[in-house]
Amino acid sequence: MIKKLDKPIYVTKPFLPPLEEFTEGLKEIWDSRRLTNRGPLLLRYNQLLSEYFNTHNICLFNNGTLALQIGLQGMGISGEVITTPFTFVATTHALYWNKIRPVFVDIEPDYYTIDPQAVEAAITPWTTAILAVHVYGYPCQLDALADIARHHNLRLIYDAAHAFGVKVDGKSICHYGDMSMFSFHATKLYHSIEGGMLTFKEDGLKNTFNYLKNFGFKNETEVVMPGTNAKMNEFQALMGMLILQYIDGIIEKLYKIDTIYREQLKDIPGIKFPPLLPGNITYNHAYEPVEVIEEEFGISRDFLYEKLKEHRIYCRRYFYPLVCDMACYSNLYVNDPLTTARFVAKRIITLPIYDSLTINEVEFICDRIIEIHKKFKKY
Ligand code: T4K
Repeated sequence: MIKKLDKPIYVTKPFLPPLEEFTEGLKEIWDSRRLTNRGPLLLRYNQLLSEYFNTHNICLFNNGTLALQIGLQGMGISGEVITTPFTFVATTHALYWNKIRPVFVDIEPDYYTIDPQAVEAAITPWTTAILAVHVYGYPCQLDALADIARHHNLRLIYDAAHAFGVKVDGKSICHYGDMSMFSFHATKLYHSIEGGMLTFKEDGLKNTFNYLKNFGFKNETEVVMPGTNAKMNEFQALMGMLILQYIDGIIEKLYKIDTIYREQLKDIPGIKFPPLLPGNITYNHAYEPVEVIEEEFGISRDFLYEKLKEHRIYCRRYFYPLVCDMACYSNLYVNDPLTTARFVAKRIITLPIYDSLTINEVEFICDRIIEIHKKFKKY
């Protein structure tokens, strides 16, 4: 049993492969002197991911934000896009950089994904697409959103930044919707230091995305569109390739950690976990969100968050504040009252979860939560 932490616990800690595996791979880069621009490691990595996701329609990027930005640009999305405010700010930034107006609508209370009814209510003649987020890796209401998109002739795009490894009916979540973006940032359960990936339905988009991420070059001399530089380099590809071998083991460990959290905190009033997912969904346990219901727990989410810091436990309040309340978007008119999103943003806290978090550490975190509750509860 841990009495006091000798080092802080953060919300996440990146997985790293054994150093020898990385240095072995570095030798190849040193030999080839190919550091970026479609090098041999990137091509191999592309192939491995293609097999992992069971699709040829993938494109790798230097980060998830640029992947999404380029994805929207390449698909020619414009006008208004219906999206969620309960996400990381990059989801909305990708729209902004394409001069698209984000239309924020509410989320559903169990898994915090966009509410299909709210989406339908927000459609106008200017709506061109839905940009939904599999937040924390929880799948959106895939069928309902697909029906709405089909019925109203809208493109359906998923920000799947959190959803690496998630499957529905045995099929990767990337096979739903017209396009999905995955983030391979260091804070994600699967990463390539920084990195991102698009998967998409339409074969023709592959060239467009490849051109856009490489200044618009089609070949040595032809520039067919005003692209940017969003290429993944060889060091990222190497890291991503190595970690791919460990991903099943990582998810297995995260599952165990989630089970311990749920077990240890199950009798604490006002600590609400999302319901367990139905059996047809393979979840990745990327995050450990819990709602702190002040009326039952006796203290607020923010008080708990600050008190945990005093014990060197650094949780995060993903995703508070809502994106629509951030200074750069707060002047946008939002029609939807966002009742659930506002409720959740005020109460959510994401507890530490990563593969090297020990059972003792999880128990230490739970003990501190219980102790703070007992010591400071107001009622
Ligand atoms: N869409 C969604 C829904 C997203 O969540 C994100 C990214 C994106 C799009 C965009 O994808 P990328 O362009 O990032 O590929 C982090 C990440 O920077 C961001 O990637 C992620 N979402 C977001 C949810 O979380 P911060 O500001 O919370 O990161 P930071 O640096 O405070 O890290 C959190 C904790 O992790 C630290 O307290 C310590 C630990 N940490 C972090 C890093 C970077 C480490 O131990 N080692 C590390 O190298 O945004």
